[in-house]
Amino acid sequence: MPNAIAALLQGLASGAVRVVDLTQPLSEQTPVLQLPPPFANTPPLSRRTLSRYDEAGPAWAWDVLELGEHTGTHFDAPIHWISGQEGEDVASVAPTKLVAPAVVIDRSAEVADDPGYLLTVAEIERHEAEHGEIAPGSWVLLRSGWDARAQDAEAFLNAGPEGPVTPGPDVEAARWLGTQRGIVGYGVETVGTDAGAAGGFDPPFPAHAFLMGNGRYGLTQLANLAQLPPTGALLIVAPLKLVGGTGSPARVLALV
Ligand code: 23J
Ligand code: MN
Repeated sequence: MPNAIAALLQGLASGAVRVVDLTQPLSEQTPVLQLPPPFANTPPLSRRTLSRYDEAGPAWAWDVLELGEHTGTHFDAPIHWISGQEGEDVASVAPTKLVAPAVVIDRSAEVADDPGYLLTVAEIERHEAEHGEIAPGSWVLLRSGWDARAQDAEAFLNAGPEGPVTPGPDVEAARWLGTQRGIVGYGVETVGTDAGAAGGFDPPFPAHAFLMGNGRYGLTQLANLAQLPPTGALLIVAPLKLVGGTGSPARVLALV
C-alpha cells in the first residue's frame, strides 16, 4: 500500500477516521490509587508557579510539576513489578509497541450490576467466540463503564469496609492475558489494571504480576472506551521517554 499514509490522512480529513481521546484530564483533583498501610502511596498532581508574566518571567508563564509516575491516565512498564524487574523501563519500550490495534471487551453491563466484577478466562473466550481470536500485538482493553466515575474520587476509588471494590481480572484471566496471545498489554478505566480486591489474591495483584512478568504493559484510568468498536481501532500510546521509569502519565488516543 504505497499511499497508506495518504489514505489515512484523507480519512482523517473527511471524518471517515475519527480520533478518540482515551485520556482523563490531569489536574490536582485527578484521583490516585490508595494502598493500605504500610505501603507508600503515589502523590496526586501538584504545581508550583515559576512565573506568570511577572518579574520572575516578564513574557512567560511556566510551572514545576510534582506527580507520581503512576498518577492519572498512565502506562505501566515491566520494571514496575518485581516479576518484571529484569524487563524494560518506559524509555526502552519500542515505538512500534506504542502504535497497535485494540480489542475491547465490553463488560459494562456486568459491572453495573457488580462493581467488583471479575473477568474470567471463560469470559475472554466468550469474547473471542463472538469477535475472533485476539491477534498478537494487540492491546486488550476492558470496558467497564468506570470512566463515568472518574471525576468523583470517592465513587472512582469505591473503598468499602473490605477495601476497594472495582472490577478486574481474576488470577487465571490475569495469567491468560500475560501468557496466551502475545498481547502488547492490558488497559482499563479503573485506577489500576488489577481488581480492587486483588491485594488479597494469590499471587497478590496478579494482573501486574503476570503482565509485567511477561513483558506486557498496562494502561489505566482510560476514558471513552464506549466509542471504540470491539476490534479494528488503532491505539496510539504516548508515555514520557523516562529513562529508568517504571511508568509514566500518558496521552492515549484511538483512531476509529
Ligand atoms: C502498586 C501497587 C499496587 C497497584 C499499583 C501500583 C497500580 O495500580 C499501578 O498504578 O500500577 S494496584
Ligand atoms: Mn501503574
